Amino acid sequence: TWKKHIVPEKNDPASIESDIVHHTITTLCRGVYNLDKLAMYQATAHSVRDRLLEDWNLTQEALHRENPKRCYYMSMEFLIGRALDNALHCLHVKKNYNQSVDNLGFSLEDLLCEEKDAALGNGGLGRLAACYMDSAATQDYPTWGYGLRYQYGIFKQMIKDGYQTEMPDYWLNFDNPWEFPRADIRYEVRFHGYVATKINEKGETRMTWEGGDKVQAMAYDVPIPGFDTKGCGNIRLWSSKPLNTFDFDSFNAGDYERSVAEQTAAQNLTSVLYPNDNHLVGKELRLKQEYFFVSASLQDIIHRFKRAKCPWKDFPDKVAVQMNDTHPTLAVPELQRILVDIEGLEWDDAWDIVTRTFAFTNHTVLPEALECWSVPMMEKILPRHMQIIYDINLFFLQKVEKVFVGDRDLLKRISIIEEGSPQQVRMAFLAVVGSHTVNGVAALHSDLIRKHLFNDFIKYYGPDKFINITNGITPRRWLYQANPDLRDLITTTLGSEDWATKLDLLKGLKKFADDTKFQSQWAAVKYKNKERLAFWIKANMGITVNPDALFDIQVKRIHEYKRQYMNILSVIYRYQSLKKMSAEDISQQVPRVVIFGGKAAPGYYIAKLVIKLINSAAQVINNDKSIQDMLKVVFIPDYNVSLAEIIVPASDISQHISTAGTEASGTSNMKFVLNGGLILGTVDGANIEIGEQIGAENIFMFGVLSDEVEDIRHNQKYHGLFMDPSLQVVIDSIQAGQFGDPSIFGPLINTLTYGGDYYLISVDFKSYLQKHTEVDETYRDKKSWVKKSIMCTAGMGFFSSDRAVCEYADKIWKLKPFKVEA
Ligand code: 26Q
Repeated sequence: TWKKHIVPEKNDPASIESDIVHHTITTLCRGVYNLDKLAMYQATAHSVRDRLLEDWNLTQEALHRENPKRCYYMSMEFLIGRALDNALHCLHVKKNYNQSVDNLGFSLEDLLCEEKDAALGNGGLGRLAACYMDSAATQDYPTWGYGLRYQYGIFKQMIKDGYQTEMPDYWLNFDNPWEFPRADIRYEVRFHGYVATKINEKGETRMTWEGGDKVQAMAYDVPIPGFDTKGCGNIRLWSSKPLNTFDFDSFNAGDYERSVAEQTAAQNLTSVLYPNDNHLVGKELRLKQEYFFVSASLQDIIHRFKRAKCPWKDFPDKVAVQMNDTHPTLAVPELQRILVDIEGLEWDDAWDIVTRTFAFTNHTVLPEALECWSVPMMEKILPRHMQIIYDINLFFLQKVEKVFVGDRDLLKRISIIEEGSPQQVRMAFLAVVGSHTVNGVAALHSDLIRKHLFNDFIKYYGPDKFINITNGITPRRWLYQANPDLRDLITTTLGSEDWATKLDLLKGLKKFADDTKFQSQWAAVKYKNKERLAFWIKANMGITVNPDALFDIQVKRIHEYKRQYMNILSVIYRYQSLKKMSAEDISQQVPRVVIFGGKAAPGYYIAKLVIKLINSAAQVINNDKSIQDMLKVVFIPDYNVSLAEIIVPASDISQHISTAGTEASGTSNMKFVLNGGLILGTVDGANIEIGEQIGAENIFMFGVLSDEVEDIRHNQKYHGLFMDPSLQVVIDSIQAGQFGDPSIFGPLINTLTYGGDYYLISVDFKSYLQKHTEVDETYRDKKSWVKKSIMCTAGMGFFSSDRAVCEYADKIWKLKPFKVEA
């Protein structure tokens, strides 16, 4: 009842207004005379946050009281984006806030843009984690996220002279209303040191990890509102702080500076997110981040478990841990260490607890993305964990040996330790051995990892340990919030908003797909969204694009396997085709705006050259009057979550054109189709299942199949490269200097020739061009296009992250919703 005094209860515009003013005066200590947009955003955010707190506290108190089984989603990345708009929708107070903010002389939509994105992730994997937290909260699953509170999120991209440059993303510059520092929740994390033996209370010999350096982890909680529920989820992020003890040895030796320097180093542990997507960098600091994250999270989980005084053997009945890729895999040896070294359990009992607790999601088959850590580095930083990993491996190999007697090749292949100099720890194998269930993220991907990466493990464990859970996206952010006009049209048509939490209801739109009035309403919404994007492009880049043109969009991290290069090469081909036409013929073409966006890892030279080529081509094409604006090329800088919310609703076509078998799932494909955009894609990842759900006639698919790729590569290697003649013409024009100094692009062009064209651009080029022609022809028939667009949205129910999270809860976590009553 004491909460009644502080929690705002009234959500009418006048009450909201006074709450905002209250925060302006108290929280911000400002008067109305010097209120700028940023301050107004902050005051508004604080007043919304007050309205979330009651739900957060109710949920956490109820969980504490009832102590149901919980799941912890461990992820080094959470790509959340902005929080204010999302919270307003979840609380159903946006309308009134609009009015209150208006009364105070500001525009709410303007204020929303003042918020900095929480960009603590690289791309798909981090955004997936954010969608899953939204769905877990919305469906009342007792699930917490654990992650790191990086001071710098993914870098800001700027384009200078066509090249990507990077700027730091210091997102915590101003106060962040969406986090709660928990100064009372701190744990110590050790690095380095040595292993000793000791005799414990029971008289048994145990190992102990001693000495070394210690760092402190402090918790910050980020509330995750659920939609239409009293329940509120949480992501707990760890920040490294210097230990509040002083190194008196250094101090006495007069080495004050060194002592302070060490404290600073400790703080820097969580400074920066590694900006590599689908690529391993074997940096010591990254390994330390991973252990720091795992150690703090497990200490916190165990602290909570111990409060209930359950026996250790019940741990897996109270705790499920999902590892988002291998990045948190050190949790496996860490829990084993805690149970054996500190809690005094026997190895086998401890190992049973460990393997009943953890599950592991694999997100990639790319060899360069598979985490491996050198044994010497691991030994130096985590000496006891290295011993435990050796033991885990030894016992595992002994069991395998018993089943496959004398199969030394198998043992070598399946070993957690890869031989070589230096030896390496294969984190994916450690994660498999330490988990009860392993899942891939789309049907094809799960098949591929069963067939290749984890094939030997299936021989030993059998097939049941390896399952598929196809990814999903939250319809709240990616339709309800990002596309208000489509949201309202759908709601009016279906008669309620229930689709936002039961996305299968969208299939109710199918019966309107041929309805002329509905079609024109649908088309009008798409047009408006294209205008909105065109306006953004004009305002921010000065480029004019025509909303009547076909908007063709590829936005995602820049990577060779995603083949943005193939896309820009086909754009150049289109440009050359236009150049060959008469003015009359040109005027008959379907106008196109080709939009690119995405960041390249700062050290990824070839990916950065692709960005340069796109911008060089854009320069020439956009300024060529002779093609009558039939083609425009735009590279949108600094693609991020909040830009995606503007871009995604505006596509006619979006491209998902990875070499077959390389994109584990893709999730932006789902976002575009949910918003009535058609896909031009390869037979890869979730594209396949999207096609199955919406119907083959509503998706443009091309290219070789994943099971052909290996043979083709083999053939090209031994019988010479295939060069598509159309592609050759395009390459020639680049080399002739049509798009600026050709020497710049030499290394890029080489990937297609001497480099062996590993991603099969030349092999797929012809069918890719053909599909582009088919897209143009289909687009001419506006009526049939709109119908396809409607059928796209209508068929997307399956790809809700609500469905995905339910599957995790049922098949892996054995977790039930825990409803908090008002
Ligand atoms: C590992 C070690 C050291 C430094 C960085 C990394 C690292 C970081 C990020 C390795 C991989 C990633 C990101 C991977 C990723 O985003 N994978 C994507 O996951 C999506 C969600 O499942 C899928 O849809 C995409 O297909 C997949 O590429």
